[in-house]
Amino acid sequence: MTGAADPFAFTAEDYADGKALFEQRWTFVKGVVALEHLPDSGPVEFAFAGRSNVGKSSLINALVRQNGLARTSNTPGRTQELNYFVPEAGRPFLVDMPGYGFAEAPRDKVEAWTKLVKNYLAGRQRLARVFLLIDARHGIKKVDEEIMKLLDEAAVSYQIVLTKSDKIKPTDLTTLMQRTQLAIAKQTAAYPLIIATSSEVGTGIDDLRAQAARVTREHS
Ligand SMILES: Nc1nc2c(ncn2[C@@H]2O[C@H](COP(=O)(O)OP(=O)(O)OP(=O)(O)O)[C@@H](O)[C@H]2O)c(=O)[nH]1
Ligand SMILES: [Mg+2]
Repeated sequence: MTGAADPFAFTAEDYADGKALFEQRWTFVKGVVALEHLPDSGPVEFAFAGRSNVGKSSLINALVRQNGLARTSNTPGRTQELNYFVPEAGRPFLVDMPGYGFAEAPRDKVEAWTKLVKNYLAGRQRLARVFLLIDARHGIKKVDEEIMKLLDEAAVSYQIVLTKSDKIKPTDLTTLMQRTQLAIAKQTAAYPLIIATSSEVGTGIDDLRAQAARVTREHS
């Protein structure tokens, strides 16, 4: 006898939808530096948030398999605007965000984009889910906890995505997954499924595609 189906497990339909969604051609829509420039109409949005250099832009490129769609860099602080991307079918939007935490950029600039990031995350109506990226080598840091608190208080659904999983040993990844699962257990807006990814070798990309497709479907 098998138990009840795992409600978080992806179905064949999720994977098929994920493939169809991300195999379209994606293009850059606009970069936003202030809330008043956010698109005032449009589809549901997925935001990619996380500390500077965690791999947000790389993950978007891995999802769409278009290297160079989002600009990446070794230097923390590369993405400085809310960058909007759209597939041919017109929905959903993916939003690549500036990072929070340490960045190699002028202090006033970092402060301005951190404020933008927080205001966007707390107040964007059509935000379907925030993918909150955590570097698998570092785990959840204090700045991440602050963002999680903000999302819990604003009741914005978010999901932990571990990045750079190719950089740690499989046993360490298992421990980190367990530790992270415990850490989010009491966070009211955290979606319980954690996805471990590597943009470098492709780990978890099909799952994240399936997840985005499923949430998009739920919002249609
Ligand atoms: N090994 C490995 N390196 C990665 C992975 N993802 C990203 N990187 C590297 O990490 C660095 C930062 O990647 P970005 O995608 O620019 O990170 P970001 O979060 O967009 O950074 P900011 O825009 O500065 O906040 C780059 O040198 C990437 O090549 C991964 O899965 N594995
Ligand atoms: Mg970036």
